[in-house]
Parts: sequence; C-alpha cells; structure tokens
Amino acid sequence: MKVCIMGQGYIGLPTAALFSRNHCEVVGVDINEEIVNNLNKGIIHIEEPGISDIIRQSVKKNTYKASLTPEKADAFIITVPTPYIVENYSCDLSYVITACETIVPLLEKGNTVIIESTIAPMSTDEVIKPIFEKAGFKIGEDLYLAHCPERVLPGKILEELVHNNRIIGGVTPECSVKASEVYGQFVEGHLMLTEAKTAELSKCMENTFRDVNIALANELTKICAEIGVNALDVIKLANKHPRVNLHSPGPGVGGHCLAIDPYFIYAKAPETAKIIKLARDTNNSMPDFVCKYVEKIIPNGKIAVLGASYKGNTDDDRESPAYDIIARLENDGYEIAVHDPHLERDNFVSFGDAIDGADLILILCDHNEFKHPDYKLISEKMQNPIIFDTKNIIPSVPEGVTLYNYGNLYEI
Ligand code: SAJ
Repeated sequence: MKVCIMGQGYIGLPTAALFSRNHCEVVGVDINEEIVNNLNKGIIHIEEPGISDIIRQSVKKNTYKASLTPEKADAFIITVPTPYIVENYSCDLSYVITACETIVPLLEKGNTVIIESTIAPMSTDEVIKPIFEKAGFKIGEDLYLAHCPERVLPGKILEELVHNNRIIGGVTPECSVKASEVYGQFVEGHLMLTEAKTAELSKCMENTFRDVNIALANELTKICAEIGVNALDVIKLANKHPRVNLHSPGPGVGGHCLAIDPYFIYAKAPETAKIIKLARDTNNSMPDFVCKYVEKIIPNGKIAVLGASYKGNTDDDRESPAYDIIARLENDGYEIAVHDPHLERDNFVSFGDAIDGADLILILCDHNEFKHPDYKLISEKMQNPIIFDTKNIIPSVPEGVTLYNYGNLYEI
C-alpha cells in the first residue's frame, strides 16, 4: 500500500514511520523545506523516542521519503494543525482544507482519504466532504472518506499508535471499512467503526474530560489555599477510593489538545457547554494564581524559571502556560532567567546561570531533571534558597531550603 501523509509533525511523522516500518511505501509531505531536507537525510525535528531510528532505516530502504508536494497514493492521511479561532473559539480548518484541495488533483477512484487532525463535530460532513464532492467523487462509492482521530500521548507515541484502540469514523459504512484496512497495516488495538461526527465528538470529549478534571483539581487547590488545607494530601487520600481519580493541579494546561479541543465543542453549543467553558476559564486562570503567590513569596528580585515545555520530558511548548507566567512576571518587574534542558531557545540559560543570584526557583514543568535538583549548587548560588514547585514534583528539600508547593500555599 502507498500512503501519502500531509503534515510531518508530532503525529504525521510517527504515523509515517509506522507505515514504512510495516512495508508500506510512504511519502511524508510538509510545507517546511528545511524539515523535508533533513527528513530525507534521516534527521528528525521532534523529540519522540524510537522515531529517529525507524525514519533513518526507512530512508535507507527507500520505503520513506519526505517531499514538499504530495504524490498519487492508495491512501491519503491529513495530519495538519487545527488551531482555534480566537474571536469565537471555533475550529480553524484552513490547513485541513488546503491539504484536501492540494490532493484533489491526485485522487483516483478507490482511494481513501483520512482526516486525523482533531476537528470540531460535523466538520467532515459539512466542510470536508463537499471539497471532494465538488471534484466529482461519490463518497462511499468511488472515494472513501473518514475521520480517524489520533489518541496518543507525547513521549509514548510509537507504542500508543500501535496498541491504542482506534476510532474509525467513516462518512458511510463503506468508508469506515476502507479506512480500517489502512490502519490495519500497523494498528494492533481494536478498530472501532462509527460515523464521522461521532468520531469527531468522541475525540474532543476525551480531552475535555481531562481538562474538566484538571480544572477540578486546580479549583481544589485554590479552595485549600484559601481555607488552609493541604490540597496534595486531599488528592492522595481521596484517590484511595476505588472510583475516584482526582487529577493533578498545576500552573495551567498546555499543549495542542486539552487547551484547544474543548473550545471546538463550546463553539458548537455555547449556551449549553457551560461546564466545558468554565473548566477552560479555571485552567486559564492558573498562571495568574501562580503569579499571585510568587508576589507573596518575593515582592521583587530574580526568579529562576525551570521548564517551559507544556509537559514533562518533551520538547513541545505549544500553548505552554509557562510563557504566560513568564510574561506576567517580567511585566511585574522581576528579573527572569529560564532554564529548560529539553528546549533550545536563544534566551534560555543553563541551570547554573539561571539560579545564580536568584531569589526564587519557580518550577513550571515536571521534567525528570527537576525532581532532584543539585542542592549543593543551589546553596552556593542562592543566598536564601526558596523553591516554588507548581508541579508538586519535589518530594522534600534539605535543611536551609524552603519549599512551597500546592500543599502549603496557605503558609505563605
Ligand atoms: N495536566 C495537569 N494535570 C494533570 C494532567 C495534565 O495539569 O493531572 C496538564 C499537563 O501539564 C499539560 C496538559 O495538562 O500541560 C496536557 O497534558 P496531558 O498529558 O493531559 O495531555 P496531552 O495534551 O499531552 O495529550 C492529550 C492526551 N489525551 C488524553 O489523555 C485524554 C492524548 O491521549 C491525546 O492524544 C492528545 O491529548 C491529543 O492529541 O489530543
């Protein structure tokens, strides 16, 4: 089977890797020339375990090539970004539409087109299907169209792409069958056949479920700070109940999924989707909450910010709440030095430089490197070491170091 994958990002590239590992011929299309050139040399641009080896071998075996333009294939998979439109929170389908329009001239009878990008409910039927119908295709008869959302966790993408169950939302039942044949090339989880609109809403609701639960944990933290209870103990103890799973509070919710997908549902039914919007607002309020407590700990001075990725052990900083927090603190007059071992940015510094003369270490991301910091260096470089751990990852600190986390905010 020949597969053409539009978009070689966090999902498109691992998906391409797996098809090529499973003996399909793969063309990975991207609009970024540098990325394409590097991929053809076997050099990948994302930090994700396992992908690099597969792409290098596939390039060598000629089962994978990157290109700026798509080619004729049996199946086309669209994995391009779908941001939200700031004015009305709706799903920006422009990249998906462009990708679909680009492949139209290459399509042949019997081809399958799969949209993997997360899209708002009804997008496949109302916006994407007409693009192909206008080109003369009869969906379900001579062209097969489906929405099959990816459901993988960054850091474990390869494993989850293979083993997770997969929702296959065909525009018609025939489309679902054809799309499941495509994923059958490498997916070992169940292929669950359904309608496109059900697949769209299921995907958005998965991330909304998580966002709402994180909002609940964040609200609990605020309540505990107000009334003087250790929020982390509450979570630990409540979670001993067999049917309770309170999530972890933090500095806010980042990433391209939880911070965005709930809006796609909200935009479709703004009068009704009340909990969903309130959860978004609660999570968006966390940077402000963090800054408020930073101000209570130190009214001015230098802050060493540890971590700008949106989640631990990844190099992904899309929608990261860290940037909001940094901007607010800079605006309030603090000197900020950011250190992130997973992100290369011009203005980021080493751990030693970040903490040098700092008045506060502010942990915003749960990278493994931050769980057991070098306390010897900290006591050398900081006069009165204080750590504010918004990810609650530091178990304890040696004498002479003050630790604040979401368990003891009320002591500040
Ligand atoms: N977070 C918390 N508290 C928690 C869990 C997460 O504050 O208890 C924060 C994280 O720090 C991060 C954000 O939420 O900023 C999102 O992280 P995440 O690990 O929950 O999710 P993502 O965005 O990396 O991946 C999610 C996953 N969805 C679900 O678990 C329902 C993944 O399976 C999806 O494939 C992905 O979204 C996606 O592409 O939609």
